[in-house]
Amino acid sequence: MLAFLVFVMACVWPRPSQAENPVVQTSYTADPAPLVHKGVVYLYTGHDEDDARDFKMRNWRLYTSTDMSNWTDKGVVASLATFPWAMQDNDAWASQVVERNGKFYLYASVSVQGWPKSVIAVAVADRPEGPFKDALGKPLIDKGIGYFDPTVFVDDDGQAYMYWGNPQLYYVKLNPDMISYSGEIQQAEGRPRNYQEGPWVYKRQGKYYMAYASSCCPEGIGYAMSDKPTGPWVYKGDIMDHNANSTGNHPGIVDYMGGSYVFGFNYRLNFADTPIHRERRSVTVTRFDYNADGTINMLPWWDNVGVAPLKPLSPYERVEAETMAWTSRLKRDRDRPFDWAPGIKTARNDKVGMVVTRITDLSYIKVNGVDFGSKGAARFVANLASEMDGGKIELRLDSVDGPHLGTLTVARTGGLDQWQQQGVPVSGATGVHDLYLIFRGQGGPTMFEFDHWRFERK
Ligand code: FUB
Repeated sequence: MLAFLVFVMACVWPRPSQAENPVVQTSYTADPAPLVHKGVVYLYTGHDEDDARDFKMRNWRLYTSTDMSNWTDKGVVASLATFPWAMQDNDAWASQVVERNGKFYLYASVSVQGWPKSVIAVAVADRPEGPFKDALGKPLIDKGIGYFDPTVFVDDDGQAYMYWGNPQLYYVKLNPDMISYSGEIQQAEGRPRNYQEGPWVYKRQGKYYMAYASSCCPEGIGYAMSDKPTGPWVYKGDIMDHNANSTGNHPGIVDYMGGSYVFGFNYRLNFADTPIHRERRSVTVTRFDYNADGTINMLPWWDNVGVAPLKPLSPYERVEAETMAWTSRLKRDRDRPFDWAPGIKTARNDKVGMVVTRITDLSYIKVNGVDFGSKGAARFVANLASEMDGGKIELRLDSVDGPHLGTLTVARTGGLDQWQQQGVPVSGATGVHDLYLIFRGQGGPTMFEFDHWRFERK
């Protein structure tokens, strides 16, 4: 009897949401560097290539969010080609972008010929989305052993500092131009005993914090505090313990909409794809709190849940197709999804900017916390490009087999560079729900390309 009840409950009970950590599923991402600017979280990441075995990194990507749950892919914002004097085949390692006086400075780890090979470059842009242009035509910090993983912090008095290094911790005072420095490169006083790499410096309530990837391998996340930006740094504990599921764990921390968030990375997507450890990492995020004395308790290892939307998303305004909380592929029609399976990708289109591509049967996009309002939606409209007829976008609420709103059957538009708005009537969409856009049909490598969507009100 009990078994029968459990079976019935499992059939009728709403299924829990599909997981949303890591933050990005369309590329492998690493070395998170979040920046909050004018109400938007700009998440700059390193990029592990899909065919990477060891580190294979050639560019830096950007994702943005206004709810910490749905992320919009803004594409590549800088690459090794931004620094033509650097090695061009690999080593686009950790970076950070900071804003000063309306300009955005990207500090990036790259390498040059010879030994030691690590240097730190700087590029500048007028907008957080770039394009970032090489500021100097040469390294900002010339080569040194372990000279990578820059973090830049601007103090309240306007003095900027850059810290970096593995396993030593160095810093310099940056000049107000943010592309040169004064004085000698210094070794930080009080380098925490388990410091490895990936420093992240910020100030909170008059205290200076340095989070960092703690001794390898696997790395955890440690942190130290100081009364001054130049140290001495006092080790305060671990924000996250070492975990055998990972090798690295490079942190980035921001406050957003009243909460504090730490980003790092795991290998969940890699291990969903292959049992072999490849350097194909995925940026993760979790919320945390400070204790009254400013210390931080140790968090559990990255969960698969991530962050619930901090505010609802309006479906009645244009939503980029590359905005999503999760994407994966169904195993078979009506089956539960894989933990994760490679599916759609994002790419830049000459006419419309970033789009979703490689759309094949049973891949899907999930958008969290969509507020259809009390009257609800009457119609779904998408901007699409297609060489063929018959690809479908099936719209469902809350799970891959949740309430069905309608299905848009895509008509050919005349080519993958010919964009057209196509729509379908929908019903049953009221209130706040997670929205699933499930792609069905035959044809590849992409059935169609998908630029943006919106609903029309009743
Ligand atoms: O991603 C390449 C390197 O691995 C970074 O620069 C380090 O912090 C580690 O995450």
